[in-house]
Amino acid sequence: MGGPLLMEGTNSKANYPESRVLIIMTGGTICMQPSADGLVPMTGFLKNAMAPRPSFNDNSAPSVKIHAYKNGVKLTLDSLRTPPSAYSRHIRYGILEFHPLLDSSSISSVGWTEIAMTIKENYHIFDGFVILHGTDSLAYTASALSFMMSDLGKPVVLTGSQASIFALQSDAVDNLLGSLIIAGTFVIPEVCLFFHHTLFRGNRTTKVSASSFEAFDSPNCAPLAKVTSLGVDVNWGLVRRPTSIAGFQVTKYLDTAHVACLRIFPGIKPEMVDSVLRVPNLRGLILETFGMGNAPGGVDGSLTKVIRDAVERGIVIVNVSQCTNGFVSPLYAPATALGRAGVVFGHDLTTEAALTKLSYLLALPGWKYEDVTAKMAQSLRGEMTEMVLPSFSHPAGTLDSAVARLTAAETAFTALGYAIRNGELRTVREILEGDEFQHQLLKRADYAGNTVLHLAAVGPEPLVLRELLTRGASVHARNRAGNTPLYLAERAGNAECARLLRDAGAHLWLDNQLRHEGSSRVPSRGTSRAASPDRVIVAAATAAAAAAATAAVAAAPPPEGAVAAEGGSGKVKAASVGEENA
Ligand code: ASN
Repeated sequence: MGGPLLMEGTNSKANYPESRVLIIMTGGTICMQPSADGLVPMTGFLKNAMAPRPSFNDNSAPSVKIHAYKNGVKLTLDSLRTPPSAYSRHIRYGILEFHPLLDSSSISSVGWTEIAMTIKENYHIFDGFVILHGTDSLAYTASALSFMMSDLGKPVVLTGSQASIFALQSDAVDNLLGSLIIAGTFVIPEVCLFFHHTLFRGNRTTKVSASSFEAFDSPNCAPLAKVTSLGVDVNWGLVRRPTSIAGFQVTKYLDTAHVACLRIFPGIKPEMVDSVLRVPNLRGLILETFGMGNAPGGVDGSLTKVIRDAVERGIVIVNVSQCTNGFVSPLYAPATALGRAGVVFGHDLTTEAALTKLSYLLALPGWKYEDVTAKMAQSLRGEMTEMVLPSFSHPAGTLDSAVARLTAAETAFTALGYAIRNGELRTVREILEGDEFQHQLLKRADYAGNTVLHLAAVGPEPLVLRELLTRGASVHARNRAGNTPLYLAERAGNAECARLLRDAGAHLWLDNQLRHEGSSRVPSRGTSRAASPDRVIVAAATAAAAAAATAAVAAAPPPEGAVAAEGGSGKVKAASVGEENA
């Protein structure tokens, strides 16, 4: 089980790095056992379900304790770690169990707030988060969390199972192991749902089977990743990243109390719709319509009138399709009539996403009807497909001749490294804009695991750093030595870059912090700035640039800590580890 994700024939003497993942257990079939009242969730998941299984426990150091926070209280948790994964790292994890554990049919916005706040409290201590949850309302929870969390920089992976982990034949181990490894290995900064070897964007999912192991689908959005026999195949072009200079934030409450959902059916009476729309203090309604957004017009259009009256009373009504695939639009006369009555077209939103998005928007303080309807029709977290009108414009500015010759991604990465080192903002922009795989350049790393953000953190031009941040470069990527761009910026005394990185949600990890504070030799701003970029740029260089880069490194002092010792030898290897949390 979990075959392709764990390393085969582990060398027990090898020393692999560890990622840290917090598992938040809310309940669901995954932890259930039979009782006189039917299946009920059981506590003690780490000890009873994970510790006995070799794929979750390499038995290396059973006594390691880790810290986590809950409601402001610092807790000490037992931890376990996986054997090394196919990505050459262990995942160390602990579990926070909620009380009581729930069948997910009982989850509400109270539970969503508890999950979101727990992630916020522990955000700085873990590389990623796995939420164990029942499958019945999993797509609602995934959607709700995606709206509650803004500028998320780390993976949040929700999963569960169709059969209990204690059953002989179950999907639980595969779902949990895949989630743990993805959350601890890849910087996929989205709220995701992992099920049956597939990673979905959470707010695009819907439960499509009550019993099959293939329980979820994301009918209007391709998966973010697939686990195959070769490992995890991430669709990086689809992965969203924060692009504003802002730290991770949680909106604590959703207004689920004043939102309803109504499915249109043949013969539905306008009075039925009217009575729902007259529920005291109702503020929003999700209307599940036929096909591309149609509802019965009626001879006298009375349904349309009921809806128009409700819109005039300030109720936000959103049209979504009963079909799992496709979108609503004012193509047919009935849908056009709804649009004219003031109904918002939810395009290809799932009902789960529409309901939680509306609850989120209605809870934002000071928001008016027009603000909510405008935002309902736009994508906030990738929950709907935005219609992009094709446009063409000639590129502006002059393109450096060296840049113009770029073909391979490695060459582009090298050129980008030089532009960052020289603080050439315009060239950085040209390279990124001219590259159809911009997202790959932003994630790519050199042989020492440094991404372009690591390079910019020790570079001379904070504007270059800002540019990379606003294009979605991750502040949480770690190089092979385990260091983040912020650590490098602080070590280099690059105060402005460090401030910018913190504003964008970066934080020092405890291990970094100790080394940083304990360091007797924090380099002065001047010397570091001269030294670090040269050292880093070598790591970015490809074989083609080896000679020049080696000369640069020879002129620079040997690297410290983060930028691996290999960098100082002048040896150059091609960039390779881009996608991993290296
Ligand atoms: N009733 C369960 C729940 O949602 C179903 C499951 O987890 N497979 O909690």
